[in-house]
Amino acid sequence: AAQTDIRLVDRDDHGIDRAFRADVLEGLSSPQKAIPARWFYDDEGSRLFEDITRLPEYYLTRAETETLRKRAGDFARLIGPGRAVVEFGSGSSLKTPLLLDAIQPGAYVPIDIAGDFLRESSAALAAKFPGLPVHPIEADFTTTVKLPPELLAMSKLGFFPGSTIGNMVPRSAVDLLRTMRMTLGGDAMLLIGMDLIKDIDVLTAAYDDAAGVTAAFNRNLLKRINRELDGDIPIAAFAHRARWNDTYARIEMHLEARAEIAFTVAGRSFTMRAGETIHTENSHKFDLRSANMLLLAGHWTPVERWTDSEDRFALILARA
Ligand code: AVI
Repeated sequence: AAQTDIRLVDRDDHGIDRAFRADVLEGLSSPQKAIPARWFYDDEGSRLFEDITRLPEYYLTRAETETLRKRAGDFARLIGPGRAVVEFGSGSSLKTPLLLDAIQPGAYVPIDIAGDFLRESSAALAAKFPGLPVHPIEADFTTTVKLPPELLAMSKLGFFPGSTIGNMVPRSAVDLLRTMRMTLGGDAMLLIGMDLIKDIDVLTAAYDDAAGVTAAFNRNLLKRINRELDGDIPIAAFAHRARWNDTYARIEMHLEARAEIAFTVAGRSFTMRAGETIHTENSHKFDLRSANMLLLAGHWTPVERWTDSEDRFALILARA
């Protein structure tokens, strides 16, 4: 299968990702320190996230996979064959083959910011589907991505599983949905996963597992900052926190300083009080109406929706 490899990450002369440095320095300078969750996913972060998806507490992946398996017939009927499947955040998981098996696509285009991970998972997928053109693109999918010209004539199906849309605040989620619509073109469809509001203890456990994998995932962000932005953050001085914010219907992850600390990043000095946090992630949860409203605000019209047998997680098909 053809492999096009386009690199679009903007690095300076020292190989530093300019956007990463800007987000970290700005985020650490805010009254409530905060770093956008998308920076979790360096190669190590992507691997840790794969481990999270196998945790007993993290029901999301199993619930979504169950629906993808069960509804193959519905996808074939409503989506049809020959579309180019454009996956936002590339899947090394089981999910992508389940979708590709169901609909017989014309091409597969995984877009991901973690280059090595993207190349590995694309190669594995190309081996599984001989004859399917695979075009991995290393890029930040929150900006409009130019698709390979040979796919111009094909209708697109955007695939955005995992409730990754929930990692954005609503106004960014709407921007992203509109950006996806621009990337995918006028007659596109979108198959998107959204995690549903449920018992708070079940939600909290999914983000604070007994084995500490989510804690390692959260702290890996600090390791990445130290390595890529010449930082000296004392990682062991931070505790992992996951809490439900009922006003915004979201789980928040924070890194909480256990004591007063000082550190430098990219030549800049920062201090934190004991108990002060860096807010590292939001994971919004939806009900079926709020899910539809978000899609409509992002210029997508819901066509059909499915949930797993325990109604924990929704997959929604929409059209442009
Ligand atoms: C990728 N994203 C949908 C995950 C989530 O559930 O919000 C990321 C994650 N963070 C902690 N655990 C998983």
